[in-house]
Amino acid sequence: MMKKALITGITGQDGSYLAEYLLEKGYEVHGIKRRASQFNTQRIDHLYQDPHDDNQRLRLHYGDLTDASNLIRIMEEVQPDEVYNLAAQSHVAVSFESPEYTADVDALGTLRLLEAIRLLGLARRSRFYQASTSELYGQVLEIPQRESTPFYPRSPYAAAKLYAYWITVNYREAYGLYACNGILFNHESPRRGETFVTRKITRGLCNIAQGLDRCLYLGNLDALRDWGHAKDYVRMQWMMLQQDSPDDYVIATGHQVSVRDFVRMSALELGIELKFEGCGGGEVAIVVHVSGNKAPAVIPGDVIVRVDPRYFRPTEVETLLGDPSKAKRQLGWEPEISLQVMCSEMVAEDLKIAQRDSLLKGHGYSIPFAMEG
Ligand code: NDP
Ligand code: GDR
Repeated sequence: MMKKALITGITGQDGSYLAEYLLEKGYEVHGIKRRASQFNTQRIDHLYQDPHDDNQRLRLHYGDLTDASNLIRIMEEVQPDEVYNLAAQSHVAVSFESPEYTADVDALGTLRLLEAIRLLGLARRSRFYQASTSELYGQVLEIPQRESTPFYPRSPYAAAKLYAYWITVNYREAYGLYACNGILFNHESPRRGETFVTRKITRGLCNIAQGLDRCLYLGNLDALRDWGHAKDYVRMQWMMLQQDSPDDYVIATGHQVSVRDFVRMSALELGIELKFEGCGGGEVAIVVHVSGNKAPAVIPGDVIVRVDPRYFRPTEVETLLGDPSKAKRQLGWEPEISLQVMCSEMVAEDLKIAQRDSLLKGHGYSIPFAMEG
């Protein structure tokens, strides 16, 4: 029998890689997408299958995690073997601006899905994956962070995800649901949303390299993160649901670098050597040397990165470093893509976009582009 998976957040970074992965494994994949005034399926367009095709294995349903009756209907229709709850208002800084909405989607949305499973009598059939996060550790109380490290959320996003974490544990204990929390540390890719810092950096520097922009404005350059590749992490999401019994796992690389170092690394991919000067809100990065032909618009002496305190958060998560040894020990999982390879891939993809945009601009087309976040 072909297994059926339901993915919330299928149009996001992880949803798109997970859909790809499950389709390759022979699953029938159902995804929930939100109604939008413009197409919002760019990340999964390459997986599109004609709904008139009898062999269609990817099906999309309109829905929203704030709408319980809609979730119950979809769950009843699909009767999934596996549910991956990836949908969320996932931007930490935005959660300070929309805290109530973030709680509604990220915390209560998870409860609505779990209730749908329970009310429909699917508790013994549908396995459940919850996209938990290293942001739960916020103000870190132990280094590195592992499954037993106490939580201390530092944003409305993290507080909402804390509820989602515990309600997942509770449904496992109360109703015997096979439910797992993947406590995933930051993971990135060329499909990362443009307002998360890694992608903001690779996209921003490529635009500068091609003369489409002059300066990239960032927030806290001292923040330290344990960055992995989304492809490695979605593999782990599937693995968690294939065990004899459910459990919660930290997924991380076990290495951390600062935002400043990621800027440096990305610039070097473009042949740009940077020097950082100043501190706090006045810090800047100056071009020292340019080699190769990827950054024709940049010359030594240019200031191409500035700190803008607008991007500081009311409460910051300064440092995150995960210990993935439980996942390695019990599931045999290891990340395969290094930070260097990932950075190189992201810069290469964003350089192609910038080169295309530069060509269009040269022919008089306007390039709409805003990178607030
Ligand atoms: P993205 O922001 O790329 O994707 C989020 C997805 O959720 C999108 O498909 C979005 O739809 C959808 N969504 C947002 N609000 C709603 C809603 N109200 N109802 C239904 N769908 C909604 O996130 P990622 O793919 O990076 O992350 C996946 C999950 O993992 C998230 O829950 C995130 O919080 C969590 N996580 C992510 C980590 C990371 O480093 N990437 C680390 C740890 C946890 P649309 O496309 O229409 O906006
Ligand atoms: P994060 O990711 O908050 O860790 O949440 P993000 O990339 O937004 O920030 C990482 C760190 O970089 C600092 N930073 C900036 N961040 C943004 N977005 N823009 C900037 O200009 C900037 N300058 C510095 C931030 O302050 C922060 O310290 C991500 C999301 O995917 C969550 O959904 C997920 O749960 C966690 O990762 C794990």
